[in-house]
Amino acid sequence: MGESPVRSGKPRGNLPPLELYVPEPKYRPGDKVDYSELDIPEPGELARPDEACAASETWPLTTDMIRVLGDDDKAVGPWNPNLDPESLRRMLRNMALTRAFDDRMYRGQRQGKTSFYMKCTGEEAISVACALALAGDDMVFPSYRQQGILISRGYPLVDMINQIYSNRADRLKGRQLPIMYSARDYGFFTISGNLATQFPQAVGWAMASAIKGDTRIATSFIGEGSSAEGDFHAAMTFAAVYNAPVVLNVVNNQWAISSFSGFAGAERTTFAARAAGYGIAGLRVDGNDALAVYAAMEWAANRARGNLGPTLIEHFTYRAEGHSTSDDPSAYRSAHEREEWPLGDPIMRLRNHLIAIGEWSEDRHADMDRELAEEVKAATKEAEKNGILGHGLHHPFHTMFEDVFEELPWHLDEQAEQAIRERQMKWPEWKE
Ligand SMILES: Cc1ncc(C[n+]2csc(CCOP(=O)(O)OP(=O)(O)O)c2C)c(N)n1
Ligand SMILES: [Mg+2]
Repeated sequence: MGESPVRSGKPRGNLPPLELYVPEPKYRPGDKVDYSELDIPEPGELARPDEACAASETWPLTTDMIRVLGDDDKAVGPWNPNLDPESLRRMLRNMALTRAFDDRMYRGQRQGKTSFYMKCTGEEAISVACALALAGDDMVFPSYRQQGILISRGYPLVDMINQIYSNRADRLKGRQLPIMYSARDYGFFTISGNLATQFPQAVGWAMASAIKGDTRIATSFIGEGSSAEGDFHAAMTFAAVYNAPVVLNVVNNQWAISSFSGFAGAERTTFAARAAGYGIAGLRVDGNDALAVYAAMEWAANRARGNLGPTLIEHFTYRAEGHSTSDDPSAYRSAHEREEWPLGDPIMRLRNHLIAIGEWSEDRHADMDRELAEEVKAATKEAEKNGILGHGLHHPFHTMFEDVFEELPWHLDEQAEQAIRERQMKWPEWKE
């Protein structure tokens, strides 16, 4: 009798040793970038199934890509939402305003007015077009890169900046990381840094909406990196089982800080293709094509509203800048990626389309950009009157203990007293 291979721990000689595959991004700093292998279909080629179709009819779309705007700046095919010029200009303006806001806040962080900021450069079409395709009272469970939704819904820029500065007028009283807005009146759920929690929350909210006999649907946005969390799968199961009125969006911007999308599974299949595994509808869309994004969200929202089931949408895009002000992407990826990105810049593409149909001009665009920069500047000045981060304590110390319980429990009361006492001993010059 030979020795048991289990007990000896020796591999069996006739089999290859097992090994793992560790994904590696194609391009590192300095590398030449070649995206010719990316499968980018011609615009207008994909069929648009009926919103009431069987989920399986959408599955071929999950490994393809819905595109409307072509290289010739024309809008083509059955997914063209045929928006009137006024709506197209509103879309363009909201995208440009989002970018102007990002640019100014980024500079504000560099000037020390706040500790942290996150831009969505290159991804503006996703949040703005989705916001316009949704009803104003549909509930959104966003992540930190959907400021375009809040801006499109008309949330005051001054309130956004007050939050970023954690100042006296910050509605969240300095309790949240800058940019983690919360706007109940705008159907915009509190942004949380706990990634992917947004998905099950959106499904739960959608289920509650249905249980109450309401007509509002829910939607949520997470990054492709976040889709590797267990919460993604729990949300998909509940959405599928109960046919929840929800639209779940994965924003695939290729990167999760310094980890490329391969670590979330992108080398095996598309993110949209996961819809088939749960039996729900799925769409994969050119995320830099505002018209395609609008059309996909409109399709999925109508489907959800008609009790026809949930949809998973993958928005294929590129994070053009760093993850946040704390990040330096030149340390881990090639700068040529942005230049070579084959789907272009979402604002330029919509602008060029409007010009091509005779509804816009380069001059009007330049005027608009100047006007938006002024609008953001004025909002910044207004917010600065309420203080900037780090210039003193903007909210009375005791507020830290408030707003969770209707009546402060005795043990928190004691903690608050102790904290205030100790603080006065340490920093007698601080009054509140
Ligand atoms: C549960 C959880 N894990 C890890 C982190 C740390 N973290 C913050 S942002 C981020 C990257 C997320 O990437 P992705 O989901 O692709 O979104 P993107 O930043 O690209 O928009 C990580 C890992 C976190 N905030 N929460
Ligand atoms: Mg990402």
